[in-house]
Formats: sequence, C-alpha cells, structure tokens
Amino acid sequence: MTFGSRIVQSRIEMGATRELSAEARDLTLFHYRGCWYCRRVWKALDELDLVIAEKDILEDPDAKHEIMAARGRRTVPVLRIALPDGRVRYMGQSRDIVRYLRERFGEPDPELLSDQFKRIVFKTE
Ligand SMILES: N[C@@H](CCC(=O)N[C@@H](CS)C(=O)NCC(=O)O)C(=O)O
Repeated sequence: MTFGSRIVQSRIEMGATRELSAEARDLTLFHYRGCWYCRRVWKALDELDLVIAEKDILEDPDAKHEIMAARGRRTVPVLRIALPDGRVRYMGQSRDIVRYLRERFGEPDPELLSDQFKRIVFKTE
C-alpha cells in the first residue's frame, strides 16, 4: 500500500465515525477517490485535524455539474466556501487550497517564519 492510498483508506474509515469540524462547516471539498492532487488537501486536513464535508464527483453527478457550472471544468480538488452573506466561492488548485486551510486553521510553521518572528512567537534566543 502506498503512502497516498493509506491516506485515502484512512479517510474512508474515519468517514463513518468522525463528525464535521464545527469551525469548518462552511467548507466542502469536491474530489474523487484516487485523485492525486486531492491527496495534498487530505494530508493538510489530517495535519490540521479538520473534518469537512466532501463530495465525490464520480459518485455524485450533481456535484460534478456544480463545479462544471461554477468553474467551467471538472478538475478537482475544488474547495467550496460558503460566505456568511450567502454567496459561494469555489477555489481550485490544490496548493492554493492547502495554503488557505493552513492560513485559516493552522499554527505558525517554524520553517516558514523568519528569525525575527521565530523569536517573538516561539521565544527562541
Ligand atoms: N493543478 C491542479 C491539477 C488538478 C488535476 O489535474 N486534477 C485531476 C485529478 S488528480 C483532474 O481533476 N483530472 C480530471 C480533469 O481534468 O478533467 C491542482 O493542483 O489542483
């Protein structure tokens, strides 16, 4: 079993038992099983310990039509963000989705911080 397929497997197993994260109820991930770029997003979700709604576009034709209508293509992953005023945004590109999730839900990553900020945030010498 490859690293990627382990992630997919663990998500299938946890699907029945884990509740959606309360702080991320505005988010839905459009994907399909075996989608390589989606694994980047699943990995980030696992790292952030977040569970969000997911729609498999190969099993759910309405979901496929929704992203086709919104973006003009069926490429996944796509993150749907429901704004408080009722509007909806669709974010494509796995790297952008991962960056958005980390920025919104993550802790500061020591590797990404300059020395000045490391000193402030982590109280290093
Ligand atoms: N640059 C995109 C690539 C996404 C992509 O190519 N996704 C594949 C699945 S891994 C896909 O949806 N292919 C079907 C299609 O393009 O219709 C990203 O990083 O999210």
